[in-house]
Amino acid sequence: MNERKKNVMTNMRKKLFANVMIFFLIIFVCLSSFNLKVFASTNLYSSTNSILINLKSNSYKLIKTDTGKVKIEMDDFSNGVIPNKPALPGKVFNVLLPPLSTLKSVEIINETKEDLGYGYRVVETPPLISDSGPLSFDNENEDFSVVKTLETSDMRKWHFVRIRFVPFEYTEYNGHLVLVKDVTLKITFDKNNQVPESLLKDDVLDNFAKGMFINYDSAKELGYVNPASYSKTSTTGTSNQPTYLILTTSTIQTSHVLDDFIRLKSAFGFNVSVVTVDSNDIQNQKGRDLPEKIRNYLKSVYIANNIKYVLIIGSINTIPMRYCYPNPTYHDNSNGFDPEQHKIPTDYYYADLTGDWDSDNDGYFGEYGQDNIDLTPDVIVGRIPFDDALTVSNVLSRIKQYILDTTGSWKKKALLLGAITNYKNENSTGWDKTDGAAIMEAMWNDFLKPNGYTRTTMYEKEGLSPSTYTCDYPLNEDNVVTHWKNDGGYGIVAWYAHGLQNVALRQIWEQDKNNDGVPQRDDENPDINEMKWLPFISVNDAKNLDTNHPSVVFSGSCLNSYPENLNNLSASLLKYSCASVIGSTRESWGSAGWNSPDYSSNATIEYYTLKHYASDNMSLGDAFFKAKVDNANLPGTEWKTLANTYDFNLYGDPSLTSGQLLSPPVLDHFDFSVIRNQPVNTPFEITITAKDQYGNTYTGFNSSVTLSVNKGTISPTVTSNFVNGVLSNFKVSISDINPDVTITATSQDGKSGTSNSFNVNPVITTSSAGQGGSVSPSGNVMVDYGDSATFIITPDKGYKVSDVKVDGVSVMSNLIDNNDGSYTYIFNSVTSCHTIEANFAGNTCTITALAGQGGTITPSGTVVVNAGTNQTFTITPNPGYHIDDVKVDGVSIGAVSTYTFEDVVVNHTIEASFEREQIVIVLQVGQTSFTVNGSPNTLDSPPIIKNGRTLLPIRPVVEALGGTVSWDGTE
Ligand SMILES: [Ca+2]
Ligand SMILES: [Ca+2]
Ligand SMILES: [Ca+2]
Ligand SMILES: [Ca+2]
Repeated sequence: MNERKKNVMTNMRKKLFANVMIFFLIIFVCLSSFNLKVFASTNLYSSTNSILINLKSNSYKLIKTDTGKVKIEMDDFSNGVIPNKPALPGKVFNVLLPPLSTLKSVEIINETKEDLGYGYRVVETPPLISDSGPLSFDNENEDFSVVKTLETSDMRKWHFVRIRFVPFEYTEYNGHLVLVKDVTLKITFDKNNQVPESLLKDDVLDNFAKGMFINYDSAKELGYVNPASYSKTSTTGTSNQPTYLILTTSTIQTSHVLDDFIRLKSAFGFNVSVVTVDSNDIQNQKGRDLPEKIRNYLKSVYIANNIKYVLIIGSINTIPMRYCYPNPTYHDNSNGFDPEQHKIPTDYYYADLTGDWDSDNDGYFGEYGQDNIDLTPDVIVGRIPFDDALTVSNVLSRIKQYILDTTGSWKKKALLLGAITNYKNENSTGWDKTDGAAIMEAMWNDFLKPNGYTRTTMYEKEGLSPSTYTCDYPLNEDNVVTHWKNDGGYGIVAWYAHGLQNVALRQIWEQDKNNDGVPQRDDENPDINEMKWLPFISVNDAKNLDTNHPSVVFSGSCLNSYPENLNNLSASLLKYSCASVIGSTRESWGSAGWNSPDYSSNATIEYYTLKHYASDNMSLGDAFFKAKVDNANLPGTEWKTLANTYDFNLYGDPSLTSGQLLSPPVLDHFDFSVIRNQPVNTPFEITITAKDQYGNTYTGFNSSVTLSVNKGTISPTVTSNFVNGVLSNFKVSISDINPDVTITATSQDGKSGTSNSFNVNPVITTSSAGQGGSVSPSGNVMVDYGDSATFIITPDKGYKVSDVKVDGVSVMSNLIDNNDGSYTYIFNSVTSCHTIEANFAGNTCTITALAGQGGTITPSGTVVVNAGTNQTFTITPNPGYHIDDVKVDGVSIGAVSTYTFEDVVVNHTIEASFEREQIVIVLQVGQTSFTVNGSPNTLDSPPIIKNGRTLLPIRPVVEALGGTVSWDGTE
């Protein structure tokens, strides 16, 4: 590939079809089976440091192809051991070794061979291919050894070695073919005599072990102990139950959305525990980053705490997945590939706790051939990839709904969606057509139909090369959404298709533009491209599905679970409608022309997951991880197998089961609605709900319960009868003041439930005697137990605070003067009831009223006035006087005859002064008329001038001046 093309490809991958699946091709010919299933047997040496293992070949056929070459088909063996090399059958056997032993050697000590002669030309295993052509794959060091020791592996206590058996020897230059009918191996090891008993007793994944090891029957001789031989010494009856660990954030933990789910899991036999990523348990672990600390934590506790399931609740932003690099040469884009596609986020890192995921210590985890990862899980991991409590609560409710729904047969209905992911000889590659319908049909025939399932099928019916399988409806988005929504629910929805982060896609060979009979796909060049792409399910559809029957979904597509996009298709389905979704976080890898689970492929993981789930009575997580083990045990393992192992992740509950309830619902406990702090001796409402062992309302409870409190006395103590499991708005009161009070409801048969804790609080009763002011706050004031309480006593206008009594005792000396007439009183550490009473008195001012000589002021003297009222003064001069001036508080306001003080709030003075009148009498000599200040008047006799003097009659003059004249006859 030249540089330009590389860049073009890189850019192309960022576009719509950048992220479609890449395939490797395995030729397959369908043959009848001989059904001979015995592969191997085991004998033990008397020496306990080695064992003998006998590996047997199986029935086979040699089939001549059109080209004159020969295909070798062997029952239950896979083809395609090494890409680009002759396609010899192969199989990987897991050989159990003693616990914690060290493998020393694997020797062939006997072989039985049959010479098949010369001249065979065996077909080649197709190259590994992708959209951009065959990938270079360094298989120079691969060999066709009849026996190849792969690696040792650990699954909790189970320690084993994986051995590949290729039961043919083939010499290419002369076509010599030899069948190796069976081979006997001597496997030597050093035993470990320090195996902890806790490890030996561990039986959490024993269901995996069954059928996994060819020498499982010899486990006891190898040093494994049958767990059943241990007496269960637990007194609680729960210590041997597997633990369900929820790993989440403190936000989720403290939100209480986990409460019902924990009850549900407990009812299904788990010890449930919760750990948060910010806890010391995890933060104090060693590790380069948070994922490593989490994994080290899990490593430290999974055996001791009997942990089987780990449910991660949180997006990758809060609880990261581990980025892994299955192809160690794809750390960057130097190969023309988008490095993002080769940096695969996975939770498998938290499932395998025995491997060393960066044993070459270069910071790139999970590298094929360079890091000693271990393809067996030690705990079963699922994730609810959301951080907000409401979404998590909704998802947990739906999971619970799925588990507890025992109505109808919808859980045994399967919606099977098969798209075509590449056409035969697409781009002249010679690849077989890959029709998802073939995968759906295989699952249907092999385990769904035999286990009583029904199905609805939708396959590709458009284009020049539609699916040759018959189906119920053509595959398209309308049909998928309509039937998923309206058919009464599907327990399983499975598809195989191309995918992007938000859609699963159909690839349709729309037209043969150049009439060459070859399907041309060129996503960049529309003139050449003959393909059309259409979604058949997208994030927009997720809200429009059947939420009453939440499905278990297997998305056999690339990228649908892309975790950096929190609204990827899988997460959206989980968020809005489904119970659990398995999908791929990056490109996943398929084999072109897949039609058998014997080929390592994304389809193989899908096939085995649903097989184990539907027919092997396994939980979804067990089924899924077992399928990964199955897939990894197929020969031909290389980095793409690892990529598929990392790619597929479970969104949802790893312990999800489709089976029946363990027992019918019975009354299990009571739940209270949240009770807030309450005042003592004051009736308040409570609501109590009867719950069954699964956390659902137990509607069969219509009786009454006895109420009790941990502190104090509650009344009444017997409730009225529940209605359909609920007692609504029942009023109780509690007669003692205490913090942290709880109410417990107990049924006649001893089932109980306890409320949240709340305070029964003291009350401070306020009052004010008479009028004149107020106390704030007023009335009966509840004070939280032990808190302080502040009251402000404020007089009305014209009043003052005359006394304040607390519990009947004056506290005037303890008041805080606010300097505005109001006062503050503080109760400290209130733990009992109190009273506070305020008294007010009217307030007065004085006005000093003074009048000078020549008049009066009324009222006068010291005048007492109620504050806030008005007071009027009247100033009156004596005859012959007039008002000279009036001064209020020393300031002249002029010669007014009245003055009113308005809204008197302080003392005042008022002073009036007077002045004598001047009188002008005009007399004329000889005239009896005269004027007094201009007013005419009459004299008895006119003034006369006599002897040079002017004589006046005295009486009118004196009277004009305000006097009187009279005669005293005695003088
Ligand atoms: Ca590494
Ligand atoms: Ca490396
Ligand atoms: Ca492991
Ligand atoms: Ca063409």
